[in-house]
Amino acid sequence: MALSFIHCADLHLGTPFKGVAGRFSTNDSDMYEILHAPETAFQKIIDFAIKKKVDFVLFAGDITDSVNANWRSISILTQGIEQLTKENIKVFAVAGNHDAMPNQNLEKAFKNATLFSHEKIEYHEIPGKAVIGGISFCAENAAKNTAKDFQRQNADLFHIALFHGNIGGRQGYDNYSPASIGDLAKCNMDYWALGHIHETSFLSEKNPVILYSGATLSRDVNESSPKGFYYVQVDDFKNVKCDFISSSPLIFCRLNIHLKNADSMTEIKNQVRETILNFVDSNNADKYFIELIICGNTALDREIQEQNEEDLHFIFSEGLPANCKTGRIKIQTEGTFDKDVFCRENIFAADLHSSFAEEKNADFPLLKEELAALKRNYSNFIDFDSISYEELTNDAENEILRLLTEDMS
Ligand SMILES: [Mn+2]
Repeated sequence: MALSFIHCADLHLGTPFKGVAGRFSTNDSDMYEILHAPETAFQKIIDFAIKKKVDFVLFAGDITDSVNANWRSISILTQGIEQLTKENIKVFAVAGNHDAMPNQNLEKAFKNATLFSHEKIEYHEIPGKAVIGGISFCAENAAKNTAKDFQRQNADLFHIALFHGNIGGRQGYDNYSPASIGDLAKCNMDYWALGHIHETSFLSEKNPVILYSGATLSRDVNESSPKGFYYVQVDDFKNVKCDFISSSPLIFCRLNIHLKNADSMTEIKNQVRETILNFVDSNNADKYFIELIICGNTALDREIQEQNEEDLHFIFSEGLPANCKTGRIKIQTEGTFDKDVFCRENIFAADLHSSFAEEKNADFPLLKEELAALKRNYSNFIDFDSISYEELTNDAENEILRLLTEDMS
């Protein structure tokens, strides 16, 4: 029964990359790469599938950016599907909210493959191996829980559900075809190939695997997490191995650079470069478009605010790899002052300082309580695990002391 397949979603072929040109000083060749990035990512999937000789490829919706996809996108899509079918690799797809059914373009592109209907859940069997169930998104069903109706067809074969929608009420995304993780778990499938959420995430690691493969490419600075698809291998005992394969040729990101003891231009430059290089190291794209927000305390606060953005580009680009382009640079730095001297002269500040010291010595009880409350609502947006209590407490104290000094001046 061993089998292998590709799970991808949210390719957004033909996406116009609105606003990108204004954020980055792009030349024609950059713009060419940006505009064709969705195709490049798509072709990486096709080439990978052929190289690995997978049994089939699953597209979990938002394949094109719009129902009225341009001719070029449709032509690229059609060619890719032809390449797969020529190699005897089967192709299954559902439409998402961007390319919702009814959709003649998708129907044409998938005419020699399987595009699931939006009317009811259908099942296709690959004899001896798998059953793939799916239902396409359509506006009419946008508010309905269609996912809960998937059903296992037989005991033996590996069962996959192909679906586009918001599972588990993910914040920050339209609540299309909503269902809970529990609804999915009850359907007795082996693998849920989901689309809609652009960050890759496992809602369940096994029995069943419930996975958002994430988008195949980064579209703007708010989509800076690694983008790609999954190569899934299933053994004779239905053990599932999911490997993430990155596919985005370029990454847009917005980096916060919190200056620390940066009291010379060289030191500021070094700290900016180090943050950028760390980001590049932890990703795997051909090109990076990076916005910078520079904050923190520096004695050069006034000077850096006075520089014009063009000059800062020049300064910060020096020594960066050629595949990193800086975009907008926002300066939000603050000046420095001598905390000890200030606390000696100001009773309120001294009091405040000892309260913060107490909080630190007691292992941050107040801060932990506050964060627990925030975590309930914001765990999708803030990486609470990476918060340093020490750093946050120091920042809070410095900020209050700074406001106090401003009041007095
Ligand atoms: Mn999408």
